Amino acid sequence: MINDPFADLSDPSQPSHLRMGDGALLLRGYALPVEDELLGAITEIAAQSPFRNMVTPGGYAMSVAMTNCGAAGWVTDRSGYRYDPVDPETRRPWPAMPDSFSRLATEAAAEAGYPGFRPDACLINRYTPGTRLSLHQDKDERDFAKPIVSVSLGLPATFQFGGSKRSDPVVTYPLRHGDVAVWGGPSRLFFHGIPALKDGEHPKTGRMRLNLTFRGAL
Ligand code: MD3
Ligand code: FE
Repeated sequence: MINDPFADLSDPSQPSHLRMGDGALLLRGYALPVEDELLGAITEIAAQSPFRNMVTPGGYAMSVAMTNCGAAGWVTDRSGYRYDPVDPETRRPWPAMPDSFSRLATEAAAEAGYPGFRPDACLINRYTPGTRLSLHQDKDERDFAKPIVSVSLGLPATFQFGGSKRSDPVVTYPLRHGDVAVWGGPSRLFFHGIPALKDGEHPKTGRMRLNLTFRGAL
C-alpha cells in the first residue's frame, strides 16, 4: 500500500510525508531528534503555568488539561474562548516560547510549503487515558492564512479529520510520538478531534500524551 497511515515508522520503505488533505501534511517522526528538549521544556513551562482543566462557555470542565507558552495563550472560561497574553490562573504572562519550540514549528511549516511561519502562541494539551477532545474548529486566531503546526508526544492517539461542516465524514489517522502535522490552506478550518485516549505506557511520558499546537494568533 502506498502512503499507508498505519505503516511502521521504522520501515524505511514508507514515505515519511503523508498528505491528509488539501494543505494538510503529516511529517512522521519529524520531532524525534528533539524529543528530550521538547519534553524538558514542557516540564519547565508547566512549573510556571501549571496544566489546568479549563471550563467551556457552556460550563463544562474540559477533560484535556492545558497550558500555554508564547506571547499569547488560548483560554476558555464562562465568558468564552480567547487568546490572552496573561495566564488567568497565575495572573502573569505565559512562559516565553522556547527556541526549540519555535525552531521546530518554523522548520516544519517551511517543509510543508509555508515559509516564514513564526508562531506567537503554543497551546500544550495533556491527555491521560480516557481523555478526549470533541470535534471542533480552531477559529479564534486572527489570520487563517497562517498554518497551525501540531506535535504529538507520548502515547499514540487516533486523530479524526473531517471537513468544513461538522456533519462531514471523518477520516482517522494515528498520531504517534514524534509526529508533526501542518494544517494550512482549506484544511486550516476543518473540523477535527481526538476520541478517548487508549490506556498504555510510553517510555518517555508514562500514561500520558502531550500535544503542542503552534499558532499565529495575534
Ligand atoms: C486541524 N489538538 O489543540 S492536534 C487543538 O491532538 C487540537 O491535542 C488536537 O485540536 C490534539 O486545537 C489535535 C492536530 C490539529 C491541531 C490543530 C488543527 C489538527 C488541526 C487546526 C486545524 C485543522
Ligand atoms: Fe484543534
